[in-house]
Amino acid sequence: MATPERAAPQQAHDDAALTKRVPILRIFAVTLALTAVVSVVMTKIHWDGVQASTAASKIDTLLDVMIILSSFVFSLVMVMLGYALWKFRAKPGDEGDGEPIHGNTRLEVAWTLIPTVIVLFGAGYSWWTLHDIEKRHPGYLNVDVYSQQYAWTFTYPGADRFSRGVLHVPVDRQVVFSMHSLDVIHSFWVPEWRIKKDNVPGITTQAVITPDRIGTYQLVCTELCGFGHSTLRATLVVEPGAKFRRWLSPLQKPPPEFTGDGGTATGQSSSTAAGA
Ligand SMILES: [Cu+2]
Repeated sequence: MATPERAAPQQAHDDAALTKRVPILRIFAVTLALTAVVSVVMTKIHWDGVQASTAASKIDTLLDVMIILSSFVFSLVMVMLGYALWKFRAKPGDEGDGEPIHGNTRLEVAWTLIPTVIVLFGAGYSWWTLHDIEKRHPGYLNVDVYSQQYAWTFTYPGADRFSRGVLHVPVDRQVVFSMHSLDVIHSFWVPEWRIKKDNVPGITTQAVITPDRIGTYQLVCTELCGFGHSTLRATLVVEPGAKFRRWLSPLQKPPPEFTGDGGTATGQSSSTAAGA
């Protein structure tokens, strides 16, 4: 049994022995090569379809950077695992115990520091990107989104109109969606816009999106919200401003459960949620 006085020299001995036995430079080179292969394949895939908002290219760049960093960590783990399986496997007939290894300070410092730096960089870059795409432009359109089991309802406060299951927005105009859940947590997601936001009972969350591509898309719920979760969808139409106004004008006033508070008076939304 190692006494505390003997632990330090033993540790240094283990460090030196491991460094001598493991060809670190070659492992690093193979890791970089595998990172390149995985990154090229993963970043070539169009995960979320066409880019249909001004935020899409910024989010795709962010996603690519994260994919490359994740590919590096994945490759490092796979190469080290492969090397260990090949190099340290038991020879046929070897029934002996493994070497008594107590740890490796340099390795432990490295595998703590490298992920910490990667995660802090990812957090900073994500924060900067979100801050950039959530800047409000003058003249934005406010749309209130009400989610429930299992329907999406949209109210257009300025015009005092509502629509269920179909969302229309004008192209090239910033839209601020103020989201309210009437029962459980749902999540608002249009893949082509890249933005996803949870709808949480009792609070109002907001998503800021500038659609820049005319077309018809699907709004889907991405939070498992009950048996009908997969049916919680709505048709999204992005169209020129004049066409949008023509669609808006014949719509009905919202029924009382949809307050149409303009996304600013959260108290109204909260009472709606509490009463549901
Ligand atoms: Cu859902």
